[in-house]
Amino acid sequence: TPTRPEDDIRGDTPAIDPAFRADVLRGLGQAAKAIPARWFYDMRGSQLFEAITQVPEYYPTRTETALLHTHAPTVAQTVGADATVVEFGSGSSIKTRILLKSMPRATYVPIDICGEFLDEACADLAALFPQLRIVPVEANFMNPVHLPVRQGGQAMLGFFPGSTIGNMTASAAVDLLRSMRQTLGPNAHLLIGIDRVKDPQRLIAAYDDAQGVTALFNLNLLQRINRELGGTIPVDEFRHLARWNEGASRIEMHLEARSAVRFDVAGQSFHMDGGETIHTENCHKYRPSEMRLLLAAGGWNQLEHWTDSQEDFSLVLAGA
Ligand code: AVJ
Repeated sequence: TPTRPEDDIRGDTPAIDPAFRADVLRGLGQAAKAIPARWFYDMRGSQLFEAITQVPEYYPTRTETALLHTHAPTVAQTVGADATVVEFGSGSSIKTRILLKSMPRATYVPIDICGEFLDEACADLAALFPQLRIVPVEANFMNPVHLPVRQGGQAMLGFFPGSTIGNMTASAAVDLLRSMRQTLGPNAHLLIGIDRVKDPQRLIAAYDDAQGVTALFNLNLLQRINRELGGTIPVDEFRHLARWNEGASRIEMHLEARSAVRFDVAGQSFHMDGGETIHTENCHKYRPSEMRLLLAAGGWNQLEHWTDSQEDFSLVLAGA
């Protein structure tokens, strides 16, 4: 096909994701501005999150990884080494490798909205575990998902690491736990990582690291809006904020306007006062008794609760 001049222009302009535009316009139009945290994860955002997991203050990843190393053999023994492992939001599947070391002949069903991530992660796992049967599913795991694997009596293990459940309000978390039960069917277990309530100073440090990686991660959302939605947000006029909301038992991330600002996004104009914020993420932290209740409300019975010596993070095995 002959090339036309407009092809070059299109090549530089990424196609607009209508769901991203809708969430951003709705979120910026509210009195209390807020944008859902899922939009952090473009290519650069995913790289920055990986970098966050390496900063000294961000304890969750390394603590959960150690817990998985210690307890994966027990999980495999409880659910059966040939179970079907269904991972909700698999991303790069790094933690999955630890679990699958104890279940190398399992069936692995990674569920992710991003097909690119899925293909890459599956290729890596296939090379590492030649006996693993891999059945990727491109879907939004927040809703019940139809699994293309036989469920009749087959042991199922849901895997939801990373304290991703903490991004949701308790009510959304309960909905998700219920839909996971539906996705997994009877004879199911769930292995879930949940971050714990601790000294607020340590929590704030984990979300406002000295190197400023989390600040870049948060601010990248504004750059993404400018790039993908034709925005004119003056990114330098914003600063990263992490605060502990005691009443809601959560870390909140915000982007605060240093001074009054005006900008456009997708053809609409917005104004913010100095000190006004865009709320970008909630990271709920739980106590053990609350975890048990949350799981019960979602239809899951806690079987095992493992934690590290500092009681920073919990790995919980539950049964349907
Ligand atoms: C990926 C949602 C588990 O809440 O700790 C890390 C995301 N945000 N630093 C978390 C995040 C800022 C992370 N989760």
